[in-house]
Amino acid sequence: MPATKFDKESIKESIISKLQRYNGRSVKEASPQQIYKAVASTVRDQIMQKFTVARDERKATKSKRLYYLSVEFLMGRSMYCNMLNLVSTKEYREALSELGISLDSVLNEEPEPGLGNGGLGRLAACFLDSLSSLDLPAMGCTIRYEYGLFRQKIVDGQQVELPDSWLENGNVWEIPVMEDACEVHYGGHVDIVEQDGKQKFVHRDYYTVEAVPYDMPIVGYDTQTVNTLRTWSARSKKRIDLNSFGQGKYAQASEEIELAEVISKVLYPEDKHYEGKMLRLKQHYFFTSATLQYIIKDFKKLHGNNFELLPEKVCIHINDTHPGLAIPELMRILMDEEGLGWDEAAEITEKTIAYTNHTIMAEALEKWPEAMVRQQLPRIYMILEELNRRLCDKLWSFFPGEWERIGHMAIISYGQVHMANLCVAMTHSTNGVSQLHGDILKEETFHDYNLIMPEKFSAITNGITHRRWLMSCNPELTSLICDAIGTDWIRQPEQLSALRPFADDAAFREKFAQIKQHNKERLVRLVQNRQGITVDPAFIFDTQAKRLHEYKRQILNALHILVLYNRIVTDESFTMEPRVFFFGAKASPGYYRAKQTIRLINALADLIQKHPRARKYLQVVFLENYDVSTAEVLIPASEISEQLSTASKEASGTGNMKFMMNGAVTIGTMDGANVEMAEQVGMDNIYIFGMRSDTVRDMYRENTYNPMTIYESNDELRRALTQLIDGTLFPTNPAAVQDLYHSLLMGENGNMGDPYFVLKDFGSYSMAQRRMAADHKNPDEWWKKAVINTAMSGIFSSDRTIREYNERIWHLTPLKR
Ligand code: 26W
Repeated sequence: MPATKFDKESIKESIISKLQRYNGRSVKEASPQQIYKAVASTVRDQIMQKFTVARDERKATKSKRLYYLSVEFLMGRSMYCNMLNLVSTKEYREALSELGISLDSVLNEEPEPGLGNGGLGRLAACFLDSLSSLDLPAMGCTIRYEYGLFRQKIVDGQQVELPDSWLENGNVWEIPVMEDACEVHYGGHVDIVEQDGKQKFVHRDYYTVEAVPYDMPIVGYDTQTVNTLRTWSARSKKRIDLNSFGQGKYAQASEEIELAEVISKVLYPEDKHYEGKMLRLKQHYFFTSATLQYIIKDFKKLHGNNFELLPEKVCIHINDTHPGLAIPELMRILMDEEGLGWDEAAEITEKTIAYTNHTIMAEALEKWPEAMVRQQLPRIYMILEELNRRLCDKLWSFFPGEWERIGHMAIISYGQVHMANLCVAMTHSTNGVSQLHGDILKEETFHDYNLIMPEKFSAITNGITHRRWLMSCNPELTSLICDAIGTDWIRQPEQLSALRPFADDAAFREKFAQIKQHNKERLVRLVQNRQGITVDPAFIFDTQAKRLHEYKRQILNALHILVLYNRIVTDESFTMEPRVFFFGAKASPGYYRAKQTIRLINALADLIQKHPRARKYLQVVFLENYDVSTAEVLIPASEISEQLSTASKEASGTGNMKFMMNGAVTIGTMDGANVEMAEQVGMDNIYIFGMRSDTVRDMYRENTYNPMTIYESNDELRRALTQLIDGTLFPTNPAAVQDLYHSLLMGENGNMGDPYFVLKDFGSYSMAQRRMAADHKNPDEWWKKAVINTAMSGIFSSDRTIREYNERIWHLTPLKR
């Protein structure tokens, strides 16, 4: 079959014909959703042509394939990025315009798949884009949540959560693959039986959930490679049978169906705070088991039963510990289903699986109650027990008699299964997501493991796809860059550094600033339309957008704004360059202090708005429902990027890189990837403040920090803190954020007050803000900094990250172009 062309005329024809065939409508009569679907499925047709070629190529060459397992993939919308990667944006734009349709309005019809909380899930999505663009064979594997991360509404200044039913109108990009459906088993018990003189483990009386895969194509930029994101959906094996229906037992039958299907119903909205909920355990096992079964099935098709070859042909990467049950599951399949012995299975498993850690926050480390694992996954539990027994024997030889140390390193101890220990002990690679984070893993989190297996540890700094986070979201800047330095940087993003000399070119800076202004105007329109808030595009745009968490210290930003407000209202002669502070942040529904912080920010916005002189200089905007699509408008419009985490706590951060790439100047701590951003741009082009990571860690150890001494000595800060509870911010309910206030001053249960050093870093933050405000008054100097930030951001492309992973861990061969 000759490949169809996707020139302007064929695109038009395809859209018209699809509307005709599926909706019986002409372009003029069709609804926006119908038009969206017709356009999207035209794009999909174009992708599918490549898809079959790529699939055949992988099968023919029997290439090694990566399986990237992640409980979250925060994909964002697909249509525009797909057009971009097909190098067809011009054709689609023209075709649509000739049909009298605006591309932008079509793009806005696409529901955003929010199958992730934040950094970890968005990283997985960036990785898929880079893998395809670098022609590396890969499959992303996750859960097809019926409900993604909740939609956030702000009602009376407070967060309200609404369900995100993103699948309501169907998903154009996915294809069900019924032939790969499989069963996942829970509960029951394991019998040990003798067969041919060998012990066999037979799982009985389990209940079954069917896993049905849906594949989404992932196109690379200007390449033949199309990888897939496979999302698993849970289905009951039980169909409503007419018998039980007739006997009036249909309630019972449908209860059983619901029990199975609840597994892929909803994404857990907690990021960082981990709770040992049974449904979450079932979710994790559900998609890991289904994925592992598929991996082995595909491997056998290509390579037969030669499982020694597995590490050469397959790599399994687990994105944090959530898919860590891949370890015992692979062992189970190799031993119980394929008949391998323990040692062989263990060796293959270790060689095949690699692990990335994404946080050192103790409360995020995944632990499961031993009894729950035993009951829900009895065979997996047996394997974990045996792994633990052998591991502890080995640890004993390194640390004889050191029970506490061994308990700390064990897979099972103190009644819990420790997923991080399982992952470090049983995979061949553990890596951190920035250089600093990698060091902390070795020095602290996995200190003892690093003593006995140092070769396993490495750090590969995170990255972001410059296709979505520059080319797609900032097309004007993209053209300016191409006019200046050509297009090589698109394939070799480090070459963006060729832009650096243009920082000294006044005409270039002028254009750069103009583009920022256009992007600011675009954001102003969005804020006006969505929230009815008027913003003056002449203000400086200053943004902090990320999940709401105490360690990210949105409160530091808010207190500083309050101090600025006080300066304005108490001193008639005080002036400053007008600035609008944007916040975008969702709080986990059960995280009380995070929700109070949202309340505080909204109260601050009101307070300022009500003061006639303050509002000339200051504005606070809390952007509702911060998601990928909002980020794509917000980030290109921002001039200042706030990266305020307590040093050592943010493993990497990836938002920081997105702002940098779009020419925002960062004010931040020496944390995560900020450290490497500072290295790239130099200290003159970033505003670094606050305690360094080793000081923070010393302070935790010493446990002598007392925020009250700062409270007593810093008058401006004390006044702002007092305003949290004296009725200034909440006239009718002064106690609204009292708990937050107390957490900053007083410790509880033996813990110290202000555990994230907000007061401690406030002075330094405030000084950095002063320096920044002073520098901003000189436009030549400011825009020079901005250009340098974009120019030096190439190293933070996820293409660089993926190349490093591939060189050090995966060793995949690129498919032929
Ligand atoms: C079980 C609850 C839970 C859910 C998610 C615990 C932990 C997580 C993730 C590990 C949290 C996360 O998203 N971590 C972020 O990962 C990014 C990508 O590496 C980093 O850039 C961020 O610094 C890190 O916070």
